[in-house]
Amino acid sequence: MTRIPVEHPRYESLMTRESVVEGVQMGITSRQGLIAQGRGETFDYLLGERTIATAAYAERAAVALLLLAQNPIISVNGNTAALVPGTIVSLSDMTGAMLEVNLFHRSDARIHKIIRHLKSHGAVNVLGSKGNARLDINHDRAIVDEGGIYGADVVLVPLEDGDRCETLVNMGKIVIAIDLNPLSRTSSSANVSIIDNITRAIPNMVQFAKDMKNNKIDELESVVNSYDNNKVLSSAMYEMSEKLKNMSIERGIEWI
Ligand code: PTJ
Repeated sequence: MTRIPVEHPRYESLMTRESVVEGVQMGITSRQGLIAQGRGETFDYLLGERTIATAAYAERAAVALLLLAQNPIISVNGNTAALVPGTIVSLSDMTGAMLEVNLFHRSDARIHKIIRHLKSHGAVNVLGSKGNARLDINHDRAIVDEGGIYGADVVLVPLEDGDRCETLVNMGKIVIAIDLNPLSRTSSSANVSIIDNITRAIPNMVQFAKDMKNNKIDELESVVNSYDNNKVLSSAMYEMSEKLKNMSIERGIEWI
């Protein structure tokens, strides 16, 4: 791993990159995952690399949905496994949602490596190796476990592609996405779109789960019923456009 000095102004972002690179070296993250991370970084830069208020609002509603669900599932891909292995296991423990490995660039070897990686971070049972059911899409993300994503009522899909998100919504499932791009097909088709970096979103969700796990059902339902996903998407775009405007002014570019 490249040594990054703690005082480097881009320390956190550079360390996150190192985690994805390490994921590739360990064989859990796809090489395409490096490109996906770079795309995410661009949107994160425009957000100011922080959890905006409406992202926290979406994260709280997402946790309420996971706590209310009968059969909640957290889908894990190669980037998620590299970036947040410990906290995704904690979120699963706190909410009762099972972890299922589901890959776009699927190989049995990578599925098993990710399962082992999650277990080394404390997971007891990880789904995804059976692949005994299929969603109606024509790529490998279609391959799921019958007792997992296929039968789930609520699914958390971090860094997802639009096809599967839309398919899961069309199957009547409640879909929670984590995606820094508010204009992606995933963000616009999910029921709850968390526009935040997964490295901040999952720890925030663990904290919300700690705070809410003893809440009564009607309290959780009221969080869900008052939730407005359009507000989340439009405010992320507003924050990005404000950031662009303010940075342009700071750099002496006239905003006309
Ligand atoms: O491990 P696999 O084989 O399942 O592949 C995983 C990737 C991520 C490579 C695959 O799903 C993929 O190609 O995804 P896309 O289509 O590039 O979409 C990823 C989305 O996640 C993009 O909209 C990115 O902006 C966003 N994104 C990238 N990094 C982050 C992110 N969102 C939140 N946090 C991030 N760190």
